[in-house]
Amino acid sequence: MDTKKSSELAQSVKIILIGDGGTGKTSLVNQFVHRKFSSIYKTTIGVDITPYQVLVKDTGKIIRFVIWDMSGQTHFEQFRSRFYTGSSGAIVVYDLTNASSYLNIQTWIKECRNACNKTIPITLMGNKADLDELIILETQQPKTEFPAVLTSAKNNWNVDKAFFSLFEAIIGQKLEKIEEQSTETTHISYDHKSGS
Ligand SMILES: Nc1nc2c(ncn2[C@@H]2O[C@H](COP(=O)(O)OP(=O)(O)OP(=O)(O)O)[C@@H](O)[C@H]2O)c(=O)[nH]1
Ligand SMILES: [Mg+2]
Repeated sequence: MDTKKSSELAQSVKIILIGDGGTGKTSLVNQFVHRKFSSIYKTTIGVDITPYQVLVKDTGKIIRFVIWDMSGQTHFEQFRSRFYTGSSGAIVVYDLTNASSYLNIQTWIKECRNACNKTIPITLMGNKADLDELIILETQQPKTEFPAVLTSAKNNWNVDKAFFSLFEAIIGQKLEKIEEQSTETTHISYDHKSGS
């Protein structure tokens, strides 16, 4: 198949990644898209946008998901609503070793539903599952109607499963990976002082 030509015609679907700062949003995207992990924490300033193409099983049709990895930092809150525009699905990440990130899930869901629409598909990721001895949320399932997948961005555990479960919920069909693809991240910053 001529992937390049097909991708020019590919349907484009925006998804957003939200959740408290430090829960591992950027690490999950890096593991999912680039198969890379770094233990150095570099907070996201603004939003990082990364495309990821998949095939619709048995059809050869390509769908281009565009992952918007938002900053979870509270000082970004007032600028965030504009970045939700046009999203077809959302991932809310919490940290299994951090109770407040878990308690804030509902706030993130509310913000997302207000900025997008009430019926937007949402998947929860309980991340850092590799930190056995530090996990305090292991047995707690989030009290929401949304599916939750426990993940480790560090060990690449359940990362594909979590992203694909949201993708398939949006598209309503089984999807397959495309191994070779170009995935260049674009960064949108914001001016902290002027608020633009
Ligand atoms: N052990 C472990 N550490 C992780 C995991 N995921 C992320 N981290 C670490 O957690 C820290 C924060 O990760 P980020 O991916 O930058 O978090 P973020 O949610 O993007 O944070 P903001 O951009 O500030 O909103 C980094 O030091 C990562 O190495 C994981 O699955 N296991
Ligand atoms: Mg980040």
